[in-house]
Amino acid sequence: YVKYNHEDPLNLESLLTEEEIAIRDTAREYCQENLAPRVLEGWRTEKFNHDILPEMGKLGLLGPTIQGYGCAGVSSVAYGLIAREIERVDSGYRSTASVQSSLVMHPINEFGTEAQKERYIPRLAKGEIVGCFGLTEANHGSDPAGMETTAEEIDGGFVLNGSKTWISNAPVADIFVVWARCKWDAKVRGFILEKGLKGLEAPAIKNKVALRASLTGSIFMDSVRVGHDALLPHGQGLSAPFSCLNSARYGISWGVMGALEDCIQKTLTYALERKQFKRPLASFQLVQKKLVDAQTEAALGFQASLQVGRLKDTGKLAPEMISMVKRNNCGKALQHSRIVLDILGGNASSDEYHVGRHVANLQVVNTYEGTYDIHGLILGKATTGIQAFAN
Ligand code: TGC
Ligand code: FAD
Repeated sequence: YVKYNHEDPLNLESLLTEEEIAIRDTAREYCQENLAPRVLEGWRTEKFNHDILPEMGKLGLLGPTIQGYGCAGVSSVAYGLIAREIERVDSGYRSTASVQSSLVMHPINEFGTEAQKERYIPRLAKGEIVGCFGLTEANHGSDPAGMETTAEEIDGGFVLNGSKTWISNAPVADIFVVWARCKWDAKVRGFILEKGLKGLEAPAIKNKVALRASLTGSIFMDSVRVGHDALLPHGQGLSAPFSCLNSARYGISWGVMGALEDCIQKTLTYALERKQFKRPLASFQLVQKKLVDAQTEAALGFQASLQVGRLKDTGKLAPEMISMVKRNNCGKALQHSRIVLDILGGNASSDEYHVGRHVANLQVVNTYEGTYDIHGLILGKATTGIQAFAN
């Protein structure tokens, strides 16, 4: 037998390649040394730190699975490991990075022209420009098929009208990947809008109770005119934005387990130091149960995400597998971060103990990219053959 390692209970390390371990270590060092010291300021002030994406870009952490255009071309597991390290610090920072990688660089790489790829991907990879992804609308969140944003073909290009809301990175975005229903054939397509276009506004949504280190906004499009070169020509129908969501949801399944790991590590340290009734909190059975329940779910969650990542890279992925790990890992992270938070007693209320911040963030992560229940219904449809979303 070997000695049990509570920090890697099922020896995830043994299932990673040398390259994946090196990427994980680079991401961990950067996140712990450069992100963790800034997180409270970001959380308290809701200010976007413009240095962070360029720093991540320098380390190859943005769009890492893309081949070429200045990207690293590494495995999906490496991408997941990066998300885990960033979200160990804060889900908001992971949001900023995963929107850039999965929801902006990915659609340009998958559905864009060569000219669009060359124009945008290298700068997005370096973090020189910031991107956002506009799918959700005020009246259409879980049901994006109902979207009201339209694109109409005009002489020399298109005109877009409509609005999006709850859009990560929007207030600081240089480019906007916006999904609109095209008037000529009623199909959904993606368009790249550049900041500064007449009729395009992206005001911030302030005073959030979660994800405060990540900026969120609306996008208003009032007869925004763009050339034909703004259209992402190689993707049409909802399967195009959903393919971006597959990538982001997969990354989230790793990220939330990183956040849960941080909650476990911080509450374990606290439980070992803090005494009540002349004994460390860690010596009480109820406290040990909270810690090991959380540890078990994190270890199982990583194994599941690892398997999905390997299947993704070998062309054996069904999107429902991503729904399973996105749903289960988010649900478990939210449930168990909330349970271990109790270990901090009154100090749970202080942002300096960080776990309460993770709990608030995880409520949002359990909601965006498809809510816990929507992913349950996606799996329900795949299991029964009957869709239960609508009549
Ligand atoms: P449905 O009829 O099922 O599908 C329409 C078309 O899409 C295809 N499809 C997929 N393709 C690839 N991957 C997937 N996962 C796919 N799911 C569906 C499907 O085959 C079909 O293709 P075709 O060619 O036949 O047209 O669509 P529906 O309208 O019935 O959708 C149902 C539902 C509920 C599953 C879907 O609308 C859904 O997933 N809703 C959740 C919405 C969501 O996730 N929004 C996320 C917004 S972005 C975001 O939150 C970013 S947060 C970022 C951050 O800060 O980290
Ligand atoms: P609703 O769809 O109104 O759902 C409300 C509740 O009803 C949920 O519990 C849901 O599960 C339930 N429900 C809905 N339909 C059904 C059904 N058929 N059966 C059973 N239950 C149902 N979107 C983007 O496009 N880009 C972004 O970058 C982005 N970033 C975000 C950042 C933040 C901080 C937040 C909070 C959201 C972000 N979103 C983004 C939007 C996010 O994807 C949506 O909030 C999410 O998809 C849910 O949509 P909704 O808020 O309209 O909730």
